[in-house]
Amino acid sequence: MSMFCYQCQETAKGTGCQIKGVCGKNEEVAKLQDLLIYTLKGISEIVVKGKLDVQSLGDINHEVLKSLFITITNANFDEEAIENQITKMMKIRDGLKNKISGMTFSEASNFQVFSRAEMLKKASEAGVLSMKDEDIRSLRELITYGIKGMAAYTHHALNLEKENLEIYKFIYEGLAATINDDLKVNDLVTLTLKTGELGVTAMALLDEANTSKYGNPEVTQVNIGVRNNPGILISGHDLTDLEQLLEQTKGTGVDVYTHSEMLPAHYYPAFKKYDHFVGNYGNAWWKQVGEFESFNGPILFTTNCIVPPKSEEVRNRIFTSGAAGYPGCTHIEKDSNGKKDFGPIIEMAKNLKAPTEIETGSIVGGFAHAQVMTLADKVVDAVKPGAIKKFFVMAGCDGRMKSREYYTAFAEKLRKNTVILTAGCAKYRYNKLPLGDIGGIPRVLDAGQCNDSYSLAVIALKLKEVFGLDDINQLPVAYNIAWYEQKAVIVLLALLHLGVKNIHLGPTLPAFLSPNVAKVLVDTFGIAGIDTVDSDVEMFMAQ
Ligand code: SF4
Ligand code: SF3
Repeated sequence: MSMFCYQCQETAKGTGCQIKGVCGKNEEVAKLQDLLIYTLKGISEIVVKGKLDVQSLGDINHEVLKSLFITITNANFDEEAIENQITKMMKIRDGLKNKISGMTFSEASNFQVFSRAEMLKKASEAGVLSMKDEDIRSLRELITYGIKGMAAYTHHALNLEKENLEIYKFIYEGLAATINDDLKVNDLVTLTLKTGELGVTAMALLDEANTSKYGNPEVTQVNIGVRNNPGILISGHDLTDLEQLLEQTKGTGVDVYTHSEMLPAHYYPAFKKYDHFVGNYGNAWWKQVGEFESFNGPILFTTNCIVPPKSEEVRNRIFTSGAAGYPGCTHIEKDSNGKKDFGPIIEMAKNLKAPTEIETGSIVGGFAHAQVMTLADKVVDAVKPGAIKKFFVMAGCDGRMKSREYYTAFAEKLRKNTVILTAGCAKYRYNKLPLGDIGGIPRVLDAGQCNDSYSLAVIALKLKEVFGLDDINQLPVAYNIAWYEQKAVIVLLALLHLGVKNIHLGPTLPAFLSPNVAKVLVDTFGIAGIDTVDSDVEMFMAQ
């Protein structure tokens, strides 16, 4: 077998990508990512066994976050960048090991590779299938993917100079546990739940980082049409990159548009002052292949989700930063002061055509926790007499598969007395439908990016208080979540930690859940898949 990856929802045949990733990841990239993760497991073992002071690790913590982020689906396809990161992390690992005497460590902490060929060979021994017991493998991967998502959110918070040592400590503990053969199924189940707990900590940290710097999201109409100036399209999740881009494009005659998960940036007060920040272009990540053609200008990927560009012309217009990367695309690194020079993107934009219009009008969003709480009275007044019968949390990811049409049909078929609470790129399946409002409350309330699923949990917890309930599950809230990549895994584990039960997950359950692990999730938390739209609408409304 040349490669094996089953970390995302679109994995080949619903079991695993073995020749090439459905995402476009080739064998080399897949293997190098496996080896990078393996190196991090070695580092974690050294930190945990050697009882190293996590605070004193400083930049090492940051490099661990970045390495994890690099391996998230659709973040980085650049073999060379991943190879360099492996070399860097091996050096860090060996430096840490030298601080400890009289201890033995496992292969992950000891292996040495000096060339790409050696890396690929080693990766074949270190991949997912190296663990033969399918339940242990399943739990180890579930924890690892949760940690990847956690690291991504923590990395964004770090860019805003917010950190929490507890998160780093857990990342080392969790990754070290995935190579500890003494841990049995029960130990790993406990650790899975702890992953969710720290997931909440990471999302809360990012929420605090974003809102303390950029203000609390507000209800905002976002233009989806275009102007006549040349434009730059910014995608991914990193708001600090957006801030720097907006500053550097001021007065240049170049407009800035958001794409996919960057759309919620428009909801933050701090970005409203830029009059060249004109709107959102296009839809969820997977539609970029056509949308980047018609955008005409350069595109900046701050994080996932990159789809391999089909033409040289489009590839030349793609730039990456942070953990993102694609071979042949210019990568913009920060300097020693943390600043990024987006000059080359701006220069390119000036010489290209303005975007071609693909839509007109606007969409509304900005319903994060602080904004919704200012509307709490209105919400309670609508719930009490039954004007709003039920809320549907439909946060998560979008994807390219036809089966995702379910979510559009589900939103359309929901009764008029229901409200959808959304976050993440899953929203694009229904955020442009004419679903109307209930007494001025739109029937789709978008809190923001996938990490803002945290906001939806905060809203649920506050409503529980307002209604004087003992249990979050007594609220008239149903969960029909669409997942794709590993950030959705940490969102799911975080919701489980908060006590949310009966979450429906689709369009398919993760391939990395073995039948026994899936059974634990079903029995303990009532996790379920999806069925047909009609039967699901009936089932949810009857609950
Ligand atoms: Fe396949 Fe998803 Fe892994 Fe890509 S990330 S190789 S599509 S399982
Ligand atoms: Fe979307 Fe990639 Fe997950 Fe942040 S942009 S939600 S899939």
